[in-house]
Amino acid sequence: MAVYRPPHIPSSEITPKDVWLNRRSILKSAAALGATTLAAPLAACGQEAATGTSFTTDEPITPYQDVTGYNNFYEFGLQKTDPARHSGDFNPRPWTIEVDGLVNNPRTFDIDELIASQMIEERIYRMRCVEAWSMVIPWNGFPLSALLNQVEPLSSAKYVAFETVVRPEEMPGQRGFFQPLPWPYREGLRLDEAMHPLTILSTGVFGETLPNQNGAPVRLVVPWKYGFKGIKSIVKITLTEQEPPSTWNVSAPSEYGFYANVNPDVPHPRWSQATERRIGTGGFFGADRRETLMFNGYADEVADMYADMDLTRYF
Ligand SMILES: Nc1nc2c(c(=O)[nH]1)N[C@H]1C(S)=C(S)[C@@H](COP(=O)(O)O)O[C@H]1N2
Ligand SMILES: [Mo]
Repeated sequence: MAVYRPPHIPSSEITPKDVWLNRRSILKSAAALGATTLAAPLAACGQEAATGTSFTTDEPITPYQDVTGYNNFYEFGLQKTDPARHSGDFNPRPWTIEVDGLVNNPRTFDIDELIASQMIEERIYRMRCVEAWSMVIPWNGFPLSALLNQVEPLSSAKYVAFETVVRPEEMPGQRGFFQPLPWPYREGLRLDEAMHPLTILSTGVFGETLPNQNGAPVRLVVPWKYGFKGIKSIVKITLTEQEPPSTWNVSAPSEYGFYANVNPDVPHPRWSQATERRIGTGGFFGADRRETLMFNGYADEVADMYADMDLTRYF
């Protein structure tokens, strides 16, 4: 279900949320009538390495209000409702991403040109926060590999480092005496993880331009890892030889590893990771608690990358 986004027209004008929801119910009834399934257009995107079904799921999509109203984005405050309430002054246009380091062809990408040059796809992914809650989110975006291929990584490049913008004038969580984290927020992936077809740069949700609280204008999405790997509002990407620092790992290395693969068998030192609370499906009477799956349910696609590793040590 590739949604091509033409240049210079915000996606919000093409697929507003209500149209998106309507389109989904049409697709559902089409499927019920025995029409071609969603897997066909996904396979046509040429992503043979992952199955069509890992790019989507039949699980109920988390309500829009939760996806855009229950967020972690400490640059805008520590409470889950802070990012939606306090990101109104953040201006994600114009925006560039600088890509440098161990590459043949270092480049600065303008976000709108980048979006216009990519096939924007929809990926419905299960997302698992390290705090043991989860959502199912319909992302719009493109594979990170498409961007990395353009800069041509050198053979010495082994890791990819990411940085979030620092803008205290627009980000209230970066002002004031108490600073919960050192800025900029940083994250990193091993190069094979970064090139994996499941790894995307997201520029939208529900067919809309990415809301500020979700990491406008562009954020990382790695569905088999804990949510904190999904760095928001990216301004810089650097290819490196050494494992780069990642914010939570540096802040509390005994609690948050560099890999942060979802793993029900490796507890966080202060809580179990065996189960999760699915946001928005608890109904009137409370929480929907379910078992957490190895690699967040993406083991068939990603387990090979960690075959030789002790996941208790490299958590
Ligand atoms: N720059 C930045 N990126 C961030 C965070 C943050 O505080 N700052 N929080 C992370 C955490 S802990 C999670 S769970 C996800 C949440 O993404 P969502 O709000 O779009 O669901 O963003 C991640 N990316
Ligand atoms: Mo998280």
